[in-house]
Amino acid sequence: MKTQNAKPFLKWAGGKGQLLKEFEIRLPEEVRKGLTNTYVEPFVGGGAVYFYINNQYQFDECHIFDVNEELVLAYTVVKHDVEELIEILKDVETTYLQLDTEKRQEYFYEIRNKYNEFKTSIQPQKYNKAWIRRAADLIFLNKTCFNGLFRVNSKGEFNVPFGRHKKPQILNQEILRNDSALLENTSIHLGDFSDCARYVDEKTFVYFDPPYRPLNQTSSFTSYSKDRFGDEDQKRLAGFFHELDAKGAKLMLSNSDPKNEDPNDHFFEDLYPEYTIDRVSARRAINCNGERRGEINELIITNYKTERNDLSVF
Ligand SMILES: C[S@+](CC[C@H](N)C(=O)[O-])C[C@H]1O[C@@H](n2cnc3c(N)ncnc32)[C@H](O)[C@@H]1O
Repeated sequence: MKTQNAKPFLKWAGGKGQLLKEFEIRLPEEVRKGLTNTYVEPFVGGGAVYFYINNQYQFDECHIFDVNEELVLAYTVVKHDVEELIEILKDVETTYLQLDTEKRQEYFYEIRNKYNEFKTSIQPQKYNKAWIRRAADLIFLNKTCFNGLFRVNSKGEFNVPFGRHKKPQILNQEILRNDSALLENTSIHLGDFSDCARYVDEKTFVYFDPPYRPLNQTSSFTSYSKDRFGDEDQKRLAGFFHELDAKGAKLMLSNSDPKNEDPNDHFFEDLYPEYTIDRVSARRAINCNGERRGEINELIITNYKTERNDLSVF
């Protein structure tokens, strides 16, 4: 094991930290034996699985993808300019923690306004030092906003309100440095999940964590970007899963289980009929303000047999 502390540097909707054990016992033998060269994660989000797997196992290269420009920008900064990022966050944290609640709130909205105002001046394809300040602002907003999430309105503006945390940890130097070191073998891509095909061959392990198929209308609040991920996208993803399976890659995918709501909903069984589908229990937000949490099942779909197959009951 390389480090104890390689974890997401952002809180992200649907973070998979709590399911790592379930993923670990279902990893393909090839990953455990070091026979896979490449790890690919097409919907990286906060990266709980990416950081865990890249820390725990040996890969020559990793490729992470997301359509969220701000997220990709932040990963790029953590990879290339972590020390400058830490310096900015040190200042921000010191300043913020000295303020009373009212002044903190003013500071928060000042940063949020500036963040939204300068959105258009960032070119997501061209790395630029201005990204470092922007990544710091994103981390600050993520750690101090209500519920610690990333959410944008229809204009693409970050719109989560101020959160009244007493002593938020804005900077965790150890996590940022460990993450930066892990990102060294990793290419960070802004793009649709299907763009990852070119990096996948029979020596690749791919983990897919697409946006959830909403449990019900109100839970579709987890909109990470302006673009929603509807049933058509889930079907397109299933077609892509078949395509990568034909290349001989090892594949794992998770999603929410529609049977939580409707036992007769066979959406994923219909999309992945020839693959292994396990059900595991998870806790997650089940209403739109994220406060009501409940035990629900999640699906783990693999294109190989897992040790746990015989334990699952369908
Ligand atoms: C890791 S999170 C999913 C977590 C969890 N399954 C949920 O829905 O809460 C999904 C990530 O996919 C990204 N995403 C959405 N559509 C995408 C697409 N077409 N291609 C690649 N990434 C996409 C989002 O920006 C988000 O960061």
